[in-house]
Amino acid sequence: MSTVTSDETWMAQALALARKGDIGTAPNPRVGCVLVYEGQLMSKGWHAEVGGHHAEVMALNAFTGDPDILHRTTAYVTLEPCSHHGRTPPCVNRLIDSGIQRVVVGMTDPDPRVAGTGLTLLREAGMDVVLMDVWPEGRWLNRRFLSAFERNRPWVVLKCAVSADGYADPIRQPEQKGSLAITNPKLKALTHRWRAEEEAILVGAGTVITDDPLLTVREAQGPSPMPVVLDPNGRTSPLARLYTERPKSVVIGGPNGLGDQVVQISSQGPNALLTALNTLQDMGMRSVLVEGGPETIRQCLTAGLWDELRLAHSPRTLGAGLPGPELSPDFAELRGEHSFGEDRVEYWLNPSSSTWVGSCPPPTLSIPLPS
Ligand code: AOF
Ligand code: ZN
Repeated sequence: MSTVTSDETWMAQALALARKGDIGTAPNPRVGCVLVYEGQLMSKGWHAEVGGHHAEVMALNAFTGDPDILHRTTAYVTLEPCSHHGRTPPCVNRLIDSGIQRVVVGMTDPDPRVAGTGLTLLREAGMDVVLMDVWPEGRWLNRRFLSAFERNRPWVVLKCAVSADGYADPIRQPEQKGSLAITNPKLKALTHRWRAEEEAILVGAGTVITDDPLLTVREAQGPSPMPVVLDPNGRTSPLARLYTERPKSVVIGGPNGLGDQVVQISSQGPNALLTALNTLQDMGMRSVLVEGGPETIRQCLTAGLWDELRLAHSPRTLGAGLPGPELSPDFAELRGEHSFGEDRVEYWLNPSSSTWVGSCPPPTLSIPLPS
């Protein structure tokens, strides 16, 4: 087997480890690392939680072989090793001190605190550093992290459910409050997992008024995303559960006294949606799940301010209501679908996001299908 092939094979293993950091690493990237000596896997590591050890340190800590072989051991890291003192000390120092002589890196780190310095420092220490660079899966895996640095906005995931006759919400009587699910309860674990994967969750004022949602992660493992409410006309009540029961929330528009942070908007300035994305970017949040309602989803689609759309189709009919999003191949690519009980989820991607990120593997379910 040639060195190139085996480098790719080991990098694929490091990538698989990086994926283990799906939940709880944000706003940090997902990173995996393997240490390989003479074609043998010696140890592995991945970044498992923000504030915790980085992947390289985890792999070095897990190494139980003879330290004398480290100078003939290769470290495969999916992201350029960091060179800064952040929540943890620089990984480059740890790699240099270990005696390792060869490091294969999946892609450079766009964080300006690193941005090539990691590679330079390793090379200056005399190491053989290989940058695989054009490594599409790595970009997809860290699309949220990269979006913040390369596009100055969070990665935006839209979630919507529609009935067989195309409605996203039934007609409600004024006294009809609370969330009315169109899809079957089995889908809930998946959608709660989606919540845990993003740092913020955004809804329009209408959803707060009709559903009074909590937007927490209850049916899956992981942290609850921070709620963001678009309320340009100040329609939501200070008694909404998002404001009284969630410790932190951001309201775009609306009177003071709501949520934990209110960002005022003027009719001259950017609209509420753009302000929300700018606010999240300023707060260092790298992704947001938009959970509705249909009008907010439509706003995102019309403005082109979206990356993924996960559209759940229910076999139920509603007869009337608020229509779901209309999608055409001109502005949305269908990347795959999964059946989930009697419901079906379609995964759509914004073509401009697809071009920017450069790669989109077939969608995988993050939780097992019901048997
Ligand atoms: C690595 N290996 O496993 C990760 C890296 O706040 P800190 O100290 O955790 O630093 C976060 C930054 O470190 C993050 O923005 C990115 O530049 C880098 N992440 N680097 O060498 C890792 N997670
Ligand atoms: Zn590091």
